[in-house]
Amino acid sequence: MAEHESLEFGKADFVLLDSVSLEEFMANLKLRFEKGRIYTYIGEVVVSVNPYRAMNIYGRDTIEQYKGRELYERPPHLFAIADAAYKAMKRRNKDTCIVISGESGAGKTEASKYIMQYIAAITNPGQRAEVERVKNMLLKSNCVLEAFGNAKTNRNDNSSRFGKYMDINFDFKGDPIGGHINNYLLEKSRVIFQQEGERSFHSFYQHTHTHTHTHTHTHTHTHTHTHTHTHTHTHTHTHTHTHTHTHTHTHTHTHTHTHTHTHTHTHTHTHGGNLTFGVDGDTTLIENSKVVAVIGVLLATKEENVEKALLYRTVATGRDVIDKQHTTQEASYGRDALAKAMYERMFCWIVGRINDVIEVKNYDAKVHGKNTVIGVLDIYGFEIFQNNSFEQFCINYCNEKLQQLFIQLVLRQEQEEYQREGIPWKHIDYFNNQIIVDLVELQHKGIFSVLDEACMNVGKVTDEVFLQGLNSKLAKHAHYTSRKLSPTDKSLEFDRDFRIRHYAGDVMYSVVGFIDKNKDTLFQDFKRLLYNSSNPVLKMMWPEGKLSITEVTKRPLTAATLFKNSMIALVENLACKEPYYVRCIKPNDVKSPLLFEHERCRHQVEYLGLLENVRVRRAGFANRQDYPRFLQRYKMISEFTWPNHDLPSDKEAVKRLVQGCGFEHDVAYGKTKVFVRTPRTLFCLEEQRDEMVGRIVLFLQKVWRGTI
Ligand code: AOV
Ligand code: MG
Repeated sequence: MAEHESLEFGKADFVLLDSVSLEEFMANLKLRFEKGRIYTYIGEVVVSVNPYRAMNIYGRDTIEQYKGRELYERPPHLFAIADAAYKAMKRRNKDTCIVISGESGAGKTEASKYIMQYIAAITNPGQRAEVERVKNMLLKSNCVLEAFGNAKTNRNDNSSRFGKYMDINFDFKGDPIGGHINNYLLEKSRVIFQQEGERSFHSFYQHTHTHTHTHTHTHTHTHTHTHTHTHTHTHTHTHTHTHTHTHTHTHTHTHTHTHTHTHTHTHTHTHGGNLTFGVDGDTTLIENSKVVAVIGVLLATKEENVEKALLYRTVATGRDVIDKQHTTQEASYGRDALAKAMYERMFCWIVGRINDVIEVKNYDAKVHGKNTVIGVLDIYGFEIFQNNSFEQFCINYCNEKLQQLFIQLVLRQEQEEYQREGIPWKHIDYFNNQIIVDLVELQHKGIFSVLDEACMNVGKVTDEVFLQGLNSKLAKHAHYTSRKLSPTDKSLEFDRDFRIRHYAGDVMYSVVGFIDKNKDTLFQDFKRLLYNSSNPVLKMMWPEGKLSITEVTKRPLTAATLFKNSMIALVENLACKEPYYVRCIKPNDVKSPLLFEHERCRHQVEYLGLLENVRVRRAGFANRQDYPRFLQRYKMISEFTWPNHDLPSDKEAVKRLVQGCGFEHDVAYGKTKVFVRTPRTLFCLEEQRDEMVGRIVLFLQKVWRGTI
C-alpha cells in the first residue's frame, strides 16, 4: 500500500480496489500504464507492464529512495521487492528467491537485470575488493550469456533461448561473496534452423569483447569453428537459402589480475558450397572437400579424421567392429547434430567458466560462515509461434511448472493455512493447472513418457508412432486433442498436429522432429573426434569421447527426461526458499510504448491468476507469527507481558498485548498463530518496540553506572 503516490495514478496496490472485478483490475492497470506507472502491487507481488521505452526510474537516486525502506513506504517498484528479499535474507537469515514470470517479451530478463543491479548497488558499503570483484562478475556475466544464449524471435528481439537461475551467496554482513548459475535447456536447433523472421543466436552476428577481472590461474584458448548448413532469413523477410560458415572463437585468458576474455570473431559467411553430401555409385562423399581441411585445422585434428567421422560410423556387430558408411541423409543428420552439440557444449562450458570465477572461494565462508542466498530466476516465457516444436513444448511445460509453483505458494498454501488455523475463510476458486503438468510429466501416462517409449521402440521409430501413442493414451484428456481425435476441428490443419490447452492458451505442436530431438543422438565418432583434438579445451568438453564403441553401453537419458528432471529439481529448490514474485505483462504485440491492447492484457491477467491473487490477499493477512515468537519480540511494549506474563497461555497474553495497543480490528487469532492483516500494524509494533528497547538499554546503562 504505497503512500507516496497520488490517486491520479490509480491504486498502487490492487488490494485497494473498491471491488475486485476484472473490469476494475483492468481499468487500474491501464490507467497506471498510461500514466507511466508500470509497477503495481498485489501485496508483495509486483505486477509489471512492459513499457517498451526507456524509463528514468532505475538510477542511483531511485535506488537510494528504496534502500532499506519497507514495501509500502514508496511507490511500487522492482527495487522494493528486491529490497524486501534482501532484508528477509539479512534480518531473518532466510534463503529467498525472486521468481520472474510472464510470456515471451513481457520484460522478465530486463527485470532480472534491474534486480541484480539494485542488489549490487546496495551492498558492500565497505568496498571490499573481493566483494567488488564478485559483484562485477555477476553483473558482467549477463552480457556474455545473452550474446550466446539470446536471439531475435518473432516475439522478442532479445529472447532468452535458455533458462537461467542465479544464486547469489551472501556473508554475515550481507555482502555478496559468490554465486552460481544453473542453465536450462538451450534451444540449440536455432544454430541450424530459424523460422521466417528470426535469427540465430546474437553471437553469430556480433563481435563481443568482455573483460572481467579474476584471480584464477587458467589459460585457455578455444577456437571452435563450426560449419553449418543454415537457412537464413534476412530482416526484409526475403527468403535466402544460404550456407553458413560459423566461426566461434572463445579465448579465455586468466591470470593473477587478469581477464576472462570471451572473444567472439563469430562470423557468418555466406559460402557457395559448404559441407554438402553427394553420392558416387554407392559411395557417399563430401561435395566440397576443401571445407574439411578447414574444419580439420579449426578442430585441431587431422583432415582425414574429420572426413571419416562425417561419412562413417563405427558399429559393433557381435564381436566385430566395423565402419558403416552413412547415407547422404545420415551424413547430413550427423553434421547438423555436430553443429548443435558443439554450440551447446560451448555454451555450457562458458557457464562453467563463469561459475569457476564467481563461486564462493573462501573455504571458511563456505563451511562455517553464515551463508545465505538470494536466487533470481529468469526463464524463457510461454510462447506460441507459427510452427511449434519440441523446444516450444519444453519451454511451455517449464512455464506450467512455474505457474503451478505460484499456485502452491501464493494461492493454495495461504488458504490451507487459514483453514488449519481455524480462521474464518471463504474459499477462493482458481484454475489449478496441475492437470496440465501431469499431462506432460506423469510417469507412464504423460506426454514425455509416451515420447520416451516411442524412442525406445525396437521396430519403427517415427514421429507418427509417437503421435499414435499420444492419441491412444490421451484420447479422453480434456487438455489434449489432435486431428485424429477432432477431425472436424478446422484449426487442426495437419495430420501431424496435436494441441495442448495450456494454462496460458492453446498451442498446436507439430510432431515432426520430436523423436530426433528427444533422442538427441550425436554419433560416438564425433565425440571421439573432438576428444582426440589436440586443443585441450575441446578435449575437455568431450570427455565421453574417450570411450570406444564397444564401451558405450548405457543408453543416454533422453532430452525430455533430462529436462523434466532439471525442472523438478528447480521447483524443489525454489519451493524451499521464501519466494518473491514479479508477474510481467506484455501490453501489445507490436512493441509499442503507447498501446495497451485490452484483450491481450486481460488474457494475461486471467491466466496469471492475478484476480485470484488479489482476492486471497485481500481476505488474507500480511503477516503471521506463532504466539511465543510474537511475544518474544513485542513483550516489552505491554505492562501485561513485560518481563513475563501470568496469563493462562501465550495466546491470551498476545490478546492482551494487542488490545493494549488498540489493534484488535486488524488481527485474527488462529490456533497456534496470530495473524496481522496490514503491514502498517506491524510497522507500528516495530516502532514501539524500538522505542522501548532504547529505553531499556538506557535504563540498564544507568544501573550499570550506578546512577540508579
Ligand atoms: P522476456 O525476457 O520476458 O522475454 P525482455 O525482458 O527481453 O522479455 O523484454 C523484451 C523487450 O522489452 C526488451 O528488450 C526491452 O526493449 C523492452 N523492455 C522490457 N522491460 C523493460 C523496461 N523495464 N524498460 C524498458 N524497456 C523494457 V523471453 O526471454 O522472449 O520470455 O524468452
Ligand atoms: Mg528473457
